[in-house]
Amino acid sequence: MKAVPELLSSLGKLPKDKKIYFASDFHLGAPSHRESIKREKKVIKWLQYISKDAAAIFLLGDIFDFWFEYQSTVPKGQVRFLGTLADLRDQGIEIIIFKGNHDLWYGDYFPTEMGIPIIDHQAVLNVNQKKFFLGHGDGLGDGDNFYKLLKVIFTNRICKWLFGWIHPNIGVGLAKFWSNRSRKINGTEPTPSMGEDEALLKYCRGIHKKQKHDFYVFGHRHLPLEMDVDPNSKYYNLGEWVSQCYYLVFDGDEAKLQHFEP
Ligand SMILES: [Mn+2]
Repeated sequence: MKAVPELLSSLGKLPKDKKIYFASDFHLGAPSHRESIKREKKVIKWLQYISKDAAAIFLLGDIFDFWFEYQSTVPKGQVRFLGTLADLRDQGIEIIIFKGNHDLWYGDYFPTEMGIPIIDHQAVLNVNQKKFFLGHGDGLGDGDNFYKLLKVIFTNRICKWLFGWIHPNIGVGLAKFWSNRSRKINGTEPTPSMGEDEALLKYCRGIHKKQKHDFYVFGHRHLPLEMDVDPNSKYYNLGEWVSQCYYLVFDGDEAKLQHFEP
């Protein structure tokens, strides 16, 4: 497992009064342009609000409902969001994006254009003697075998390369159709908490047996959760921003799940 401290070399110790923020599952672009742009503006208000004391912002996947970088172009839309990320990054705030199951296909646009690294695996963050275990959360733990197989295909280099040769009008159209279809089949409401049987909680406990972390933070579940991995360690799920707008803030000592209301 690769650690990410090299991304945050300046953050081994969080400066006093600075914070680290985590959010996921904005699903920008879905379900329609109109609804997405409302959400995009809300996300931007949040980014501007936290920029006053953010040392780093971790976006843990499904930031876009679909993202694919062609060799010479990127998808239309979300221009305010991209501009805000670039602006915050230029102000010196570290921004780190994790791939989600909806936005698996980043290329070098974010690192080159904005200095934002893209992480495609679970990663550990060490800050102020606290250990975070971070990821999007898709395909982890037991079950979900069909998705695990799909992910192998979707992340295959040749498949990605071939998809890049499909005209964007068709390629992006297909991807949006696929995403809307899965939303229709699975619904937009997350399934209620399964308590101790939450798959990601079990996954965290498995990791925790081998190596201890203070905080486990994931998205994907679309349900804000705070659960004990053991009495000294927590699993947080960041929920989503289509209807809930939750985020996690770490003040150098404690982590707190908070609701954003502009
Ligand atoms: Mn999602």
